Amino acid sequence: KHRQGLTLWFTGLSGSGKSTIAQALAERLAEFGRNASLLDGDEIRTHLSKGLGFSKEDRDTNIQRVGYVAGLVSQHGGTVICSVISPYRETREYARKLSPGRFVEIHCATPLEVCEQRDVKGLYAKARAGQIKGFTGIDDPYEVPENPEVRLDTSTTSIADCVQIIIDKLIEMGFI
Ligand code: GGZ
Repeated sequence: KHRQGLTLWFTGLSGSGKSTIAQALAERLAEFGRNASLLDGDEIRTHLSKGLGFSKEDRDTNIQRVGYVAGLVSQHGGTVICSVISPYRETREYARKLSPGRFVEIHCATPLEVCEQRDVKGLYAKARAGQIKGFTGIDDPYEVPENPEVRLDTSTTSIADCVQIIIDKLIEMGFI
């Protein structure tokens, strides 16, 4: 039986838990025989999107590229997990159209205060100090998804529970 491909799209603020959940989810999916390719913002920006900055135009170009690759990978049965802030609703919808019928949007809705408190890389502090301009959530927009397939908050839900919520949703939708 031909297996349906799948694009799992994580969106949310820096420090909201996207990459952590994506990694744990990839390990879990492997147990279902679904080996996933990870497209993580950080890594994408050193390869596929090298040289791009954080203007709206550059972010859109970045997201269009990630959406395009995800569409290709999932087109013939592959599983791809994208982990990018993707702050603009319209650009996320563009990415969704590139994986028609096989796009699952997961909003990491961890509150800004919590992301900022974590400040794993110290970027929020720099943004507050004005050393980084146009930082998402501080002085750059994040458009909250209106109808994501899954919404998670890592300040109230453990990583293991977040992964289980996604797995349950994928079973419900018939992807696994
Ligand atoms: C947001 C920034 C910025 C600005 C550098 N705004 O927590 P991180 O560090 O590892 O993840 C963030 C990453 C965002 O890249 P994305 O490709 O996911 O962004 S987008 O979808 O908007 O294209 C953060 C770091 O890059 N970073 N400057 N100004 N995040």
